[in-house]
Amino acid sequence: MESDREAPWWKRTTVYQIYPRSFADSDGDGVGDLRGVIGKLDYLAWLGVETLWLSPFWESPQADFGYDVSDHYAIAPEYGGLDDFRALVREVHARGLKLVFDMVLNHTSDRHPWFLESRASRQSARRDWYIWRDGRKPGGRAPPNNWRSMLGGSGWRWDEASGQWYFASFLGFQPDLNYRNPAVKAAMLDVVRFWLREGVDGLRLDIFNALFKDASFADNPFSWRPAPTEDDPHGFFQRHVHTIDHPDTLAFARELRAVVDAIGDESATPRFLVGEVFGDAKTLRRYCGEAADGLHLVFLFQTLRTRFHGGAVRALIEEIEGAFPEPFSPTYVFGNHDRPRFIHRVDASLEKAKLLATLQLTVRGVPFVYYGEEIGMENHDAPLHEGLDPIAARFEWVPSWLVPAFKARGILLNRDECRAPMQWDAGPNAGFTPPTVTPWLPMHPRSAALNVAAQQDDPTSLLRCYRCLLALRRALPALQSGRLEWLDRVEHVRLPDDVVAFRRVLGDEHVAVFLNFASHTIRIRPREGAGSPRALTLLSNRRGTRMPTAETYALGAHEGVVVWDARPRA
Ligand code: ISL
Repeated sequence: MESDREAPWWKRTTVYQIYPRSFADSDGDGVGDLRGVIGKLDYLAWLGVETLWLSPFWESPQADFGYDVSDHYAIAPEYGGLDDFRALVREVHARGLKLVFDMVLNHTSDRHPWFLESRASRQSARRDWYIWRDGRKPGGRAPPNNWRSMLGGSGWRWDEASGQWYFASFLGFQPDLNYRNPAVKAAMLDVVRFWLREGVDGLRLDIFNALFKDASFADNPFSWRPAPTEDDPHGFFQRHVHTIDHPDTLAFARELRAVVDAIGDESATPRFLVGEVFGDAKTLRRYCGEAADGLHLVFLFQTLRTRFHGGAVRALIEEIEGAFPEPFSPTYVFGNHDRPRFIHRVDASLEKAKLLATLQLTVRGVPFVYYGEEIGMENHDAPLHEGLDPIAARFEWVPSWLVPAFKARGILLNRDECRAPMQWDAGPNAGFTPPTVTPWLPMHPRSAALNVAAQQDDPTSLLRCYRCLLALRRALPALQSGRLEWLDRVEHVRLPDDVVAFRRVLGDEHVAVFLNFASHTIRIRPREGAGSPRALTLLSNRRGTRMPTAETYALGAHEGVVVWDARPRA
């Protein structure tokens, strides 16, 4: 099917994730806030990203830094108030950008008034808002069944006062809501409607795959898998068939879609949903609905682990293209607030990072860029016992010599490491917070070298490379919604495995992309890729926008080029 020139905005957009606590501090308390984000909107518009996703900033004890909501209608005071939120929406929209929120549907904080009431007694009117069960005999002191949390260990927590267990898919202070209770579903859909009507353009759905648990409460079956991975969430020696990817969760994806579409119709602005779900590409696709009537997008985390190798990258794109053909749209994610920063997968090489950025911003799908990726921000290594992240405390028993092995597998046991404050300039505290203030997490020691101000002035920087690519993508509809064709199939262009070569096609517009993953030069015939003798090389991640005129082009080590041709083809 020909890709649509009028594809909805959310399929064509580029997303930039902001972790509000770490982005910019406007009031000098060491914690980033909404006014801080507003102050950086001109930077984001300059950079050229189109949609901003903010991690949670609702009222919360901050035990999981906002992923433990205690009031869905109030903003945590350290981030600002409702007026600041409304100003943010206004200012974002005034720049032609869009705003996406995190929506934590699965659980609340254990200090949410709903849970306090639910926990108060077995007779409480809200008892059934969470998942409570009697334990097994003797004395009910054994958990009701073998269901594990996503972090390993039993997901059940004992409540001494009422003598029952409640279920928590993540940490114990994040009790799961009971979606089998219609009142819960209605209350959470009201939250969704409220914020969308406030002008939010889309929602990122936290651990959406865990929403419904099986009503039978039967044990999960045994499995030999020790630990979950991005493309297979089963592990801790069981298949989580009764706790994740439940058919009722898939049905709920469609119900939620209808709610969100209805709000889009009310205001003539379509909104979108992107789900945090785990599994192989085919499993994830099911969340989008067979008739594309479920979640608009899902994160594809396999991109987090792919090796820096042409063959591996091609295999990844082929898998994704196979599972998400039009009208579905894949996503390309290299990092987020839970994962090791992606620069370490390319040996902290800014040149290799430019090549991956070229891939991410030219391949078919919605790119998600985590704040600081555009300047090559690095993990800020810290021992587990220093972590503010609750995961760090949970894994404190892991010996320090084992931690790098987890990291290499894409697992951060102390997620503070990827949440260091944004590096704006070379000054003390890197412009994140005033020099005399102690930031909530220590600044990265390399902030003086690696920061926005330095890279803004340097035309060869990673930041300027992102900016060029984003500008090109905004200018060329083929890069936003064109179909993807492999050059060796359509043009019989023969290239070594190290070169990933495809083109994006929309109507008469052809944009060819050549990405050299090798650390040596490879000759290509760029015009062949674009199909026209008048093709122009628009951009190289190494040489900026210089256009080669020769028939062949020496594609340098880790160089990517984008070649454009708008001539109708014979
Ligand atoms: O953090 C992880 C591993 O250490 C991830 O596997 C994480 O469990 C998974 O991505 C779910 O994360 C989401 O829900 C959590 C929250 O802490 C994360 O920040 C959020 O992205 C609970 O709400």
